[in-house]
Amino acid sequence: MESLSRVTNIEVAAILYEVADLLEIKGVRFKPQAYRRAAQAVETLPEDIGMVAREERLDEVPGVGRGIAGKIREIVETGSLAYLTSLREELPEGVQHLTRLEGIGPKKAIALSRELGIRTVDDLEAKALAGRIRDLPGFGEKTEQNILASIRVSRTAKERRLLGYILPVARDIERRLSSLSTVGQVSLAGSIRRRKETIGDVDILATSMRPEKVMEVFATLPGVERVLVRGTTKTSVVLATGIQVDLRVVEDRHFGAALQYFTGSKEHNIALRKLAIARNWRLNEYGLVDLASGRTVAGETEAEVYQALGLAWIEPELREDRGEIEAARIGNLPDLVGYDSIKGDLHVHTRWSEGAHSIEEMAEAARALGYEYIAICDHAESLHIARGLSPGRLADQVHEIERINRESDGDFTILSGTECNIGMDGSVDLPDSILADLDVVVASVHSGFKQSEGEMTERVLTAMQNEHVDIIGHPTGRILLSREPYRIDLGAIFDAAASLGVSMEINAFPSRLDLSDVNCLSAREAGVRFSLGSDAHSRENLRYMEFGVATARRGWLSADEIVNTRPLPELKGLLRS
Ligand code: DGT
Ligand code: CA
Ligand code: CA
Ligand code: ZN
Repeated sequence: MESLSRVTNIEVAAILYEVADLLEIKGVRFKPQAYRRAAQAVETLPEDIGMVAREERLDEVPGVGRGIAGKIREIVETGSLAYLTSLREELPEGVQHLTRLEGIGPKKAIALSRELGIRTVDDLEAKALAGRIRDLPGFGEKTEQNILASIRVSRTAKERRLLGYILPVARDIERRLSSLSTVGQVSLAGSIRRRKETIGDVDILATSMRPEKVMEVFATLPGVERVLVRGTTKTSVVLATGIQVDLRVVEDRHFGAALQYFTGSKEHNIALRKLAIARNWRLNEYGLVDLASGRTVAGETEAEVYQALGLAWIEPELREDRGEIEAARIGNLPDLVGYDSIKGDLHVHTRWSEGAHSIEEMAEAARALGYEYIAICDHAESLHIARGLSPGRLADQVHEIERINRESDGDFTILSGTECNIGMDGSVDLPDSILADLDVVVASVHSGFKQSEGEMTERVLTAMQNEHVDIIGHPTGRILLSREPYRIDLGAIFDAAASLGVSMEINAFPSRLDLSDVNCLSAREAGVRFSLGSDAHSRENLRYMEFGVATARRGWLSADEIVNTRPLPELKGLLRS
């Protein structure tokens, strides 16, 4: 095995994120964004950052300037960062824990820490419950309630991780195990195989004639911090990043049944077991057994388990007991969109607004992924935090795109576009005359999340009435593990979308996945068209598309329900005016 640094990409990113948080709390301008951009680049880098640092290639990592490169080298070499230690000392202890809560900015965090000596979220909760927050200047009873609500959200957040950040880690472990000569078959199982949006722990299944050897390697993989359970059939470890990974080793003759069982979901398994019981069979992780004769009916492959129960094999993404078993029984499973079905990305940012790369760089990377087109959708002017484009700058950008398209060989097209902002009254922040000249108009809500359901619904419906709006971006505004969706009547939105021909975005950014799988299911019922966008802020982020496809698949979508599975001429026909 190649030698690897003990510090993983996610750990390096965590340090950079904390630096960004602390700089922001101190009120430093620009630097926090730089650290955050670097953190994101490291987090999503397909290579080991330690290796990149040792090979002196940090300058190739996008968003990593010379200053931050030096910091990364220090982290890789020493496992920590002196700069972070000194930042921690400058600020009241614990403020960075408090600012992680939605609705608590630096000022509030410092006040809570200074005035009430609050250092931890637990302490904050106790003081809020005791009614001690409301009397602080600038707080009040409503703030106290909001703080308690944010704490509840963050509590559920602690245990689960984003699929987008865990899947690369899980795949890496899967790869290392499958390279062992003592290992036969290997597969991810559990929620990560079902591509659920958040992951509790990673489950891996393998076959081997030498289980103790496999467990030995597994328990000492780089990044393993603690071994929770060590056995020959199951070993559980915790990685330094806090992620638990369970490895089960089974015999080849049980692999299919075990894979089926440990893929879940639990609800899907319960429904499946009912079918077995009805035939006087028993289904468990060893196989499907006829109780009358003791004969094993199936077990070696998953497909034969399903087949014996009278079902077509069911894609893991569908295994949530949402009607898939009945559909498999009557041969009515959806023809799910494939991971390779996407012909272009309809939501990417560039350096013109808050992205890290130029239009050409994004286009080049998109072409390398096999796409036929890409839509450049930088923010418009009213989104100051994202350095949104004025109408004049946008016109310049459109000319630049035309020039690049003219000079390229024509088998790849850059579409001009915008992600405009839906104002409180439903207006969008670009004039119709400009929108009319763009190929793709995404419109999204970025502020005023506290509106009533009626107001928010009206607001988005108003934006959809604008004939230039093609796509509603991240339609519920949720941020996984941190911000609840805003209140909105999605039924009304989906009906309007279907009749107006507005597409609903499935934003593929790992922390969004918005629409969610469940929302996709109901939008599909309403006859809505979907658009997949990575919301990439850098070249590397284009790969997030995979998680959007996973969400679409979990929402039972087929390729023909998604506009950007179409070649360009057809796509143009599906966009409005
Ligand atoms: P997670 O880890 O919370 O993201 O979700 P899962 O689905 O990976 O759940 P996990 O890791 O607890 O268990 C992996 C699979 O094992 C689960 O999807 C189904 C199966 N399983 C676990 N416990 C039970 C159980 O009590 N009954 C049944 N039928 N299956 C179970
Ligand atoms: Ca799991
Ligand atoms: Ca597990
Ligand atoms: Zn947005």
